[in-house]
Amino acid sequence: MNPLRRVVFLSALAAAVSFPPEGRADVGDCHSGIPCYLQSDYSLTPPTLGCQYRFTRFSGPDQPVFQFHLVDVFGAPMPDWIVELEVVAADGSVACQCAGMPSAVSDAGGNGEIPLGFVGGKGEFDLVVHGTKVGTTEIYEIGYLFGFQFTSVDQNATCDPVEPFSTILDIGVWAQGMPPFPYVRTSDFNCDGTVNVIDFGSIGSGMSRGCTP
Ligand SMILES: [Ca+2]
Ligand SMILES: [Ca+2]
Repeated sequence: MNPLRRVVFLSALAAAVSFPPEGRADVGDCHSGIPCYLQSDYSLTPPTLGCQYRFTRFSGPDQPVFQFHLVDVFGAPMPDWIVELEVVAADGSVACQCAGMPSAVSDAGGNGEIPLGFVGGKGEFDLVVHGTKVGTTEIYEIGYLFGFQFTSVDQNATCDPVEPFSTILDIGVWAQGMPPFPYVRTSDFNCDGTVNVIDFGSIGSGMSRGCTP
């Protein structure tokens, strides 16, 4: 699935993701004073290689940045909104974030960007965009992006604050994509269509570093 695909609001899919304890989930509608999903722009910078995002370490090869432009129902820019990103694992995938949801505040033009940081796990993740007006407490879901293929050195998505990203358990998961087993994309860190010692070198980089640098 194209990671840059602009996704229209689908209520059925929205029902599958978690909702915050407060605020409203009716992002399909546009209300005065709240960023309008249908008119705002959201995107994630593409992966370095074509097959997937790769999170090997904090300074790893892919450091995707979420970019946004918030406007209201009339198309007017919406400054001073705290935008937070929630990573949600798609079906059959696992995902974790080290330190909660990364965030940024929209500028005078309604623009901003958020480095995604490290995402642990493998498979496919979706992004849920949360918004809160500065000085208020109500949280709104103001957008979604779906279908980002990825892998990481933390194959089992523990995001443990005290252990390295890659333990023997992670390497065991990774090795299930090695011959003679059938090819598994999430074990192929350099996206060359095979899983071998070069990919092992990538996951090995996670043995010396974890969520706490
Ligand atoms: Ca792990
Ligand atoms: Ca490879």
